[in-house]
Amino acid sequence: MPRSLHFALAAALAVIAGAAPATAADRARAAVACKAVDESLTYECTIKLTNRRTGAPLENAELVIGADMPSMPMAHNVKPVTATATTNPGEYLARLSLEMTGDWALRLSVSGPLKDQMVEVLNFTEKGSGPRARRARPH
Ligand SMILES: [Cu+2]
Repeated sequence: MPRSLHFALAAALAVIAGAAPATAADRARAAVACKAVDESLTYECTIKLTNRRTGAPLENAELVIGADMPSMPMAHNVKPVTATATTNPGEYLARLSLEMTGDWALRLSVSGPLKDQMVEVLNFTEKGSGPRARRARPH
């Protein structure tokens, strides 16, 4: 059997098998949205993890989130938090306590079905997270 056909067959079988299992080479994709809770600068964050290759929700993952300000290296010391899975497949919750508003780089460390590390830069206001502010904006 030609190699390419063999590969196509393997891929087809993976699809037939339903949830294509994550392989060691797979990467994760994260969508993060945070809402401020009553305490100032505390945020409830919802993180949706998917397998970047298959698009399937990433279930049973261990997710640890650290936070730092790109504009202020070494200035902050936010303790990484472990997210908890919700009942929605691939969805996780984490409560972050930041030290000021502005752009924060969230470092998402994923392990379990696959191992990956992603950095998401988001702008945090008193209300929640949004797209990062302009890169050159003074802090
Ligand atoms: Cu800062």
